[in-house]
Amino acid sequence: MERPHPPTPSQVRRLGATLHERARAGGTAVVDGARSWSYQDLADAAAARARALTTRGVREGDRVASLLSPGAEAVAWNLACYALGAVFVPVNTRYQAAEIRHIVEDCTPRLLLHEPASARVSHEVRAAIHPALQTLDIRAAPAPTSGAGALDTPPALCLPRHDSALALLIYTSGTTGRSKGVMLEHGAVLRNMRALTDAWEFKPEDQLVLALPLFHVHGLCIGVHGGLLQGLTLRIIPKFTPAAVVEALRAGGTIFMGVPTMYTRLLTHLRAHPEDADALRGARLFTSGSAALSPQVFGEFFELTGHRILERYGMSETLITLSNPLHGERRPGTVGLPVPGVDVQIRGDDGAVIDTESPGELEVRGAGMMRGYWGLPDAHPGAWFATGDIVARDPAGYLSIVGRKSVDIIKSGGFKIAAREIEEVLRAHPAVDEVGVVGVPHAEWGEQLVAFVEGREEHEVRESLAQHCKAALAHYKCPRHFWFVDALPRNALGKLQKHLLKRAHARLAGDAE
Ligand code: MLC
Ligand code: AMP
Repeated sequence: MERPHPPTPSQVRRLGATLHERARAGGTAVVDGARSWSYQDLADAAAARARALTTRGVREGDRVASLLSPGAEAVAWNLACYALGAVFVPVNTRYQAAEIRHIVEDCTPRLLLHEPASARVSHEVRAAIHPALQTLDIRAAPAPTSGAGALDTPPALCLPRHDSALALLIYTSGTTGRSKGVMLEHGAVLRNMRALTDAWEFKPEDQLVLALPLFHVHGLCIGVHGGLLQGLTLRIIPKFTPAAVVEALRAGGTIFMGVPTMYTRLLTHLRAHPEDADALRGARLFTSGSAALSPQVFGEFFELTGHRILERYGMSETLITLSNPLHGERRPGTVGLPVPGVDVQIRGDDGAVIDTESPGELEVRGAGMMRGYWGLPDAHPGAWFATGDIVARDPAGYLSIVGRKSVDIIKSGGFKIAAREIEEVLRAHPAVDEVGVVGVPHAEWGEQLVAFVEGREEHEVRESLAQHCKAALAHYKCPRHFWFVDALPRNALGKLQKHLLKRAHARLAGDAE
């Protein structure tokens, strides 16, 4: 892959002007339903919302949490925070009140933004921790006005005065259970997104079809920040469906970015509606990330659309570190080569760095690295960040993700899930003493959650456990099967043998068919 130099800090500061330069040049920033927002509209809307935040006491360094669904409004409020130097905390809109409450208590935002769809959960969170929390229904916010007005910093994609200021807190699951806030600085986001979207040749003529959530780095950092940085048009789809993607591509979309589950669903759609393949053929780029894309999906997508999906790899903590090339060979089953500005190394079990093709843990350093986790000063990343992902390198230097160090981290539909969080919720149920949650392979979701519970199988208990999970957890975190066993497998030290649970599931699911 061609390796242009990543921008320097002074270049990064200049990138902050992009929004205004684009506004002067004209052009559409966001297409959201029937409405198109020009770059000027977006800059004005962000300025108006920044003033609204100021009147509610938001100042530089304050956190502003957002429960907004994907759309131009969510983007405008994000940029409004940046204009004030406030830290934007996008919260997973699928979360239940208890999950949101943890985030709010952890990062103590000055304000929680919500809309009608998230009003109920927002009020539940507020009721639980009142009076500390101020909530704002964005319907009560001012409509866009013309002219940026008298803000210290006009809305931009970074804080021109300080690229080591915090831009975002992205909450992500860890092995310990509860989610942790990844602190991302403006400079890190901009350098990494600039390098990545330069490598993918995003340009103002492009229209990016964005059906991803905007509370994770995939949709927010690559999609919104990378897209606006390059001056292209975002076509935002609030809820992914294959038909909506086809329609957006037909309407002019040139790029689609998805998680593998979206590609399996697109394939199912294309098998039923082969006439829609034309809309996909006309695009210029399809990318995949956040979970492993199977070579079968890569192959079938190529057969039906003529496109080789460009797979890349990243993490909330490091942003995007590996990518297949735009020009050159895209190898199915691999995540490609280091993104410009990123260095990688592989460490073997014996602690030594590996040069051969043997697998080991991926370590990365460079442009997109987080500052650390919010409120956890001891968890500062070292010179090299250990990803927890096991990789292998082929002779051409392409890396493949071949496993994960911890069985307690699960990826389903591209969402990260901590097994311990689900186990804690299940243990709170009166019928549960001992429980083990594992991820098992699944064609559509990548991995699917399965729980093993010690005790006698009873239909009512199974139902009650499912309801208990649904009330406390986002639906994608709810186990899809509950198996009841006399005793969970443990080693001599009493440690749960999760690999045996995975095997037991394969056997039990096979027997059940
Ligand atoms: C939902 N369902 C699941 C499930 N999620 N079943 C099994 N496993 C899961 N994970 C069920 C629901 O309960 C429901 O069932 C049915 O599927 C439809 O649910 P849905 O919620 O309507 O699904 P949908 O909204 O279509 O969600 C699918 C999706 C979503 C692919 C759009 O998972 C998604 O947005 N994923 C993207 C995640 C993402 O952005 N990750 C980036 C992390 S950043 P029923 O029975 O109730 O009908 C990162 C770094 C990097 O990883 O490198 O990018
Ligand atoms: P998150 O914490 O949600 O940012 O998830 C990061 C994790 O997603 C990584 O540690 C990987 O395990 C996984 N991941 C991201 N991209 C890929 C990919 N292309 N292939 C396999 N796993 C991936």
